[in-house]
Amino acid sequence: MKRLILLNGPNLNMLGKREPETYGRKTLKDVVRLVKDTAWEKGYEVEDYQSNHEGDLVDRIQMAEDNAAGILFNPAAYTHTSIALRDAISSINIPVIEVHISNVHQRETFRHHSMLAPVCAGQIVGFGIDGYRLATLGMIEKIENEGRK
Ligand code: DHK
Repeated sequence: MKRLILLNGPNLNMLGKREPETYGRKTLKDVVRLVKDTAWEKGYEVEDYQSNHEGDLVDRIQMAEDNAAGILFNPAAYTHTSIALRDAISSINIPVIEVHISNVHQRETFRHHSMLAPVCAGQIVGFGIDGYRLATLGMIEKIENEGRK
């Protein structure tokens, strides 16, 4: 079975409790369930990982290349700062889709810029946790279409 990696960055372990007016009331467990169910219906399994530490996320991106077809990634605050994560994404040859729960473009200006978007295959922003489902479907379409080329 083909595999996707679901990566979540800092503070996303707090989903459900954290600023619910911005991030909603669903938990990280709900996100993982949503992605796993969506992927499973299309014949993919999902390995999930959350970390508050930049280097751990770099390690997981590097590891993914050998055992997954793509990465669904909410880098959270590291989106706006991390050259290390950008370089890690550039160094692998599987697609990465950047996901944000909130519409970062309607928020503070420091959230408008992504260090990572230029090296990602795509970005989904502002659909709440449903963005993870949309990213899963988009990723699978992409993998399947590229396989057919
Ligand atoms: C999550 C975070 O933790 C923020 O640092 C980002 C993102 C936005 C989200 O909307 O999922 O700026």
